Amino acid sequence: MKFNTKVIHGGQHHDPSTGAVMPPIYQTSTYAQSSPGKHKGYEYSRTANPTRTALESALASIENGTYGLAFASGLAAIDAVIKTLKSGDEVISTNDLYGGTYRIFTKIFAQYNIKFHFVGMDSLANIESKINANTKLIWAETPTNPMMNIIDIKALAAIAKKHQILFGVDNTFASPYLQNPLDLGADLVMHSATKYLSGHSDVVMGALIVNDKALADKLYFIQNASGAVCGPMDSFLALRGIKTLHVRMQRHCENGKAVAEYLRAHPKIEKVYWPGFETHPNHAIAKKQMRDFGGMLSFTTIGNNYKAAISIVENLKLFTLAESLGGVESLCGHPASMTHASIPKEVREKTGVVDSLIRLSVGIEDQADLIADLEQALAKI
Ligand code: P1T
Repeated sequence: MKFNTKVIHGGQHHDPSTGAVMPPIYQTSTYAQSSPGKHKGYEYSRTANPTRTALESALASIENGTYGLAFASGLAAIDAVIKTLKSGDEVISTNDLYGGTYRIFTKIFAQYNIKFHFVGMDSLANIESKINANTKLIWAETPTNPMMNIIDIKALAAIAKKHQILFGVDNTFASPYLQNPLDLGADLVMHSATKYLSGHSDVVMGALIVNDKALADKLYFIQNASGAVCGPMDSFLALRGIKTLHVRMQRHCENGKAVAEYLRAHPKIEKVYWPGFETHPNHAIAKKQMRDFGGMLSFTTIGNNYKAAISIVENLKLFTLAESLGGVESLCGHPASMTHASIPKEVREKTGVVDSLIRLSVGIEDQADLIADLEQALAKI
């Protein structure tokens, strides 16, 4: 089955009791048993719920994986991954990543004696230099949030395999429309399903997809034992979102390219970070492992002026100033004070998250309207 068919039919079947084409929202916490332990496959909705099961099958299908798990948020999914580790274990992570991921690593799990090394993953030597007998996980985000760096998934998978280290990829920015990390050798794919998968800024959700049964069983155990599951209504909404992922992503990519090119040619713009440019330092890897370049980009204005950045985000009208990304509507953000505020200034500035950086999630509105909006906001600085 091709991807565009998988998003609609992958892992899905009509409701056996009514023939309903979409799985019903099984708004129930519990299920009748005829005798203790005798039931129709469901006991309690933290453990499993039929609407969530339908979504989890869809997630596995679109990432070319065997097992899918849905969580209450992207961070809840990451939380479950780190809970497979134990005190004394070490993790090598991308140094440029979502601020909330950095926060859960450094403020929650570091307390339990799990050690995190943050490295620039464009250099494989950087990664190998941190590997020791305690290294149990390599964690990569690609494209990275918000600097749009691209990490070579295949090359990292080879290192992870050589040292028998679990390798997880946060695929939120690309979505499975653009890349499938499991096919490139990763052991685990994670999504903030809040973003492109759900696609309409009306759900907070996380996802994990794996192939290995032993790893899946560990994660199912944690999902049930820690309990950060998503409800049936959100499962339904995410499933509905996934059905249009391919058409939305196609337009996100077209609009992202148009906006990136417009900004690059603008005299008041200093730098545009978008992996589709041939001048992007990791363009060759992006071309190799992604099918297109997506709708996310970041930029700075001439002179790296903080006041100018704030003026732009205040004056944009179609681009709403808001946290999050990946919805049909365009959003803009100021990473230093919003999504990445939990990363100390001196740490974030090393990766380029300066006070003048603006991040755009380019939506699927008309391209000309989006560019006109940027034009009027840039005219005011
Ligand atoms: O927000 P939540 O669903 O818990 O997902 C966390 C998360 C994980 N990974 C990446 C790459 C993310 O971008 C996020 C959430 N990011 C934002 C809210 C944001 O505006 O960047």
